Amino acid sequence: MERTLILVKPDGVKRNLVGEVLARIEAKGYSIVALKMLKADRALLVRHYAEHEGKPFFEPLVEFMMSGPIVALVAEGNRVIEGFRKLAGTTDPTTAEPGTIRGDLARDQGTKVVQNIVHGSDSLESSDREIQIFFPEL
Ligand code: IDP
Ligand code: MG
Repeated sequence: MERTLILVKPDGVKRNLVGEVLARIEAKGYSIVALKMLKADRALLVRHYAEHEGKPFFEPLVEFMMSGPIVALVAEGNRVIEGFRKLAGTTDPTTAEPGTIRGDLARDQGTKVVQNIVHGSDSLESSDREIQIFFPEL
């Protein structure tokens, strides 16, 4: 069965939206198979966001992701990678479709990094790699 790595980012945790995000994942019909809250350190985030190293928003992104606790989870189901990316909406919350997590719950905060509540793996290759980073025991 396909799996994806989902993060509720520090903005989502601070705004008490963990339950809202989990509810949308479960209501869609995906199963949560692992879940934990953690404070990510720099090394873990540099690994997780390796593809973005060198981009102008990389440092702000790492700082933002270290700014408070996050919730990491693995969701499972047929086509869950694609399905959760649809639930999350596009990266920019201003233009993310209403009905999506980012479209409904986030907006432009005028920060160097886009704060958009959630992360979701974008491919099978990414989900394998990211699940290994956050849940090496799986
Ligand atoms: P995704 O989270 O929708 O997959 P990515 O392109 O993988 O988007 O970027 C990772 C994260 O970096 C985004 O969720 C967002 O928080 C931030 N980000 C991406 N592009 C930009 C940008 O152009 N400016 C500021 N922050 C960005
Ligand atoms: Mg991405």
